[in-house]
Amino acid sequence: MTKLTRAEAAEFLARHDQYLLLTHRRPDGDTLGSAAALCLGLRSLGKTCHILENPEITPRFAFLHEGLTRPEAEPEDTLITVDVASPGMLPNSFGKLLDRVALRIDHHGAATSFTPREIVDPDSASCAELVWDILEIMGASMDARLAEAVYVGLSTDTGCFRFANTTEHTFATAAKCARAGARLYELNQELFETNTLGRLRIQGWIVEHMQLLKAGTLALVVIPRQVEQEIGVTEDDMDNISNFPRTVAGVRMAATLRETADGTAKLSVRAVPGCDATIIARRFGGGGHKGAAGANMSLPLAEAAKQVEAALGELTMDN
Ligand SMILES: [Mn+2]
Repeated sequence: MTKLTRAEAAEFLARHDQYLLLTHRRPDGDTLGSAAALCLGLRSLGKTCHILENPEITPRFAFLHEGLTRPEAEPEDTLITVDVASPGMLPNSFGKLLDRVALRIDHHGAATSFTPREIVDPDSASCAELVWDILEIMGASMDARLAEAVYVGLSTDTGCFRFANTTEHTFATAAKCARAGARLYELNQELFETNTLGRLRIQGWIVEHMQLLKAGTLALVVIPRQVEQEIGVTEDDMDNISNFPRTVAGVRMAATLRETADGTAKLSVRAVPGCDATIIARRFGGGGHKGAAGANMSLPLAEAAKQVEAALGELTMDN
């Protein structure tokens, strides 16, 4: 496997004429925005380029891929993945194409290489920033639509420039997007200032039902499946919901348990800087990062809740 620089990736892309771009399962703003931007950029250079239809794309981001997709790969296609860290991240239906992927463009630090060449920059907050840099080198025309696709990628992967991965380079790329005509205010409103009723209702339920422990430094939320069904939340509504109890002033670590379809429990832990969420997640066979960790617990919800509460009780919150 050959590791490419930005310039070498640009050179590789200049060499071929027909591309097909692959995005990851449960597609987020970064994989979808990166693919849209790369597709538009390569087309502006006279290439034939399509994005392989992702069966899991949600209505929220569908506008990014309008007019850019194709349902199947063609034999002449050169295949590229964007924001895909491992083969397991590809939708099942893409599996048969795995051996044909010629280039992986990504920013995940922990990854499984699976292509003959790759460009991976773990210092990029988003894959979209990397795509912008490569297209700039290639001399692609960076129009407003392309800039908006990149902005969607970099703003969603940084929680609108709030997460620890945000760098000077993220802001510099965002500035270029603004200069190219991206409607930053409209996108921010849509992506960060709009809630579904389902999400607000589950947040309301969490406020009413969370337990605060150790003088309010720890939060425990236990959500029965029946509650989710009665409120009628979607998986989109529940996306990163475990971060919500962590936002309560004084809370340094929050543990959220959701009951799964098979009657067991899924644990998600969120922690502020200086605290380590993996301490709790590892107790139950899981893992993750200091700020966000999780575990699947093969226990009924009530029993899982008891054990997590006990584990939280053993923490010393003096740091
Ligand atoms: Mn990403």
